[in-house]
Amino acid sequence: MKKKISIIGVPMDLGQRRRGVDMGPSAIRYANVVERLQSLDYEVNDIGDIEIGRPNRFDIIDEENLKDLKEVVKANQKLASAVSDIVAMDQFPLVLGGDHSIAIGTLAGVAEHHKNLGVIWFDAHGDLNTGDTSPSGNIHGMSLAVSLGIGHPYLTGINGFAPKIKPENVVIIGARALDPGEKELIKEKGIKVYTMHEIDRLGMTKVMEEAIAHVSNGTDGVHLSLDLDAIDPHDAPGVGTPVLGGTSYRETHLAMEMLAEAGIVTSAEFVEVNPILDDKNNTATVAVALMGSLFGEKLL
Ligand code: 5AB
Ligand code: MN
Ligand code: MN
Ligand code: MN
Repeated sequence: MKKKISIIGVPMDLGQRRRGVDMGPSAIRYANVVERLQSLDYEVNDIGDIEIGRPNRFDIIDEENLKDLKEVVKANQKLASAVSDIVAMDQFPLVLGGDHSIAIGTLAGVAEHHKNLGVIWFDAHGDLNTGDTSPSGNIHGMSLAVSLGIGHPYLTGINGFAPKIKPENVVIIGARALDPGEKELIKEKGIKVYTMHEIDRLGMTKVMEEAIAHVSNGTDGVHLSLDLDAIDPHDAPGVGTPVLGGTSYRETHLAMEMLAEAGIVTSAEFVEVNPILDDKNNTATVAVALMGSLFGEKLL
């Protein structure tokens, strides 16, 4: 029997500086995510949004180069509990963002139940900064590092344990804008990265075959964290930090189709959709189409 899917929206925009990404969950619902998954014979339960605090802009404390740290921690703790409850009920958590700082809470909740979780991180970026290496102080650029137990203890300690995931269980796909500190961490931890160079060179089919083998090896579940900025801005323009030269619409679908065939994904999040920066809700529409492929939609 197919698992029931529980959708949680996280209207988070405090992990970065461009307003509007808090409307991501609404944009994705407007693009008919529930109907799309129901048409694939899933039982879908939309449990609504996690509440996000609205700090007084004059109170921002970022002396440690961690902007809106306290509100980001609070929201992610709430998200971790909600996600953990869904997994405990043996349902599939599908998290809608919101900026990518929410991966901290999603992974904290999932990792409570999966002690050896594989992670596929689609992104133009590494999200492997800390307060010490970040050029921006934006926590959405730190969420993968935090989940590996690297960063401020308020963040790494969410849900009461750290680390949530192990570097050998992670694969990053689509990277093309890595900061110096991130490159160092990738080497130090031996994290597997398929940059756009490898995707161009090997093709998405080979990349996904290898990535699937890598994250399924000895793991007890696989989380998909898909930052829409992995995709080329031509196909997904509504993101806060677009970078030229990403994966195409079809390549990204192929990746989702291969994940569906492999049947390994146990939780997922689609993040960084910013409809304010978008053209006719294109990016949310792309996100929902990708979810369709991830959950088994076929072309024929
Ligand atoms: B995203 C940058 N590396 O840390 C930083 O969109 C960008 O979640 C981070 O991948 C982008 O500020 C974070 C320059
Ligand atoms: Mn990104
Ligand atoms: Mn990201
Ligand atoms: Mn971004």
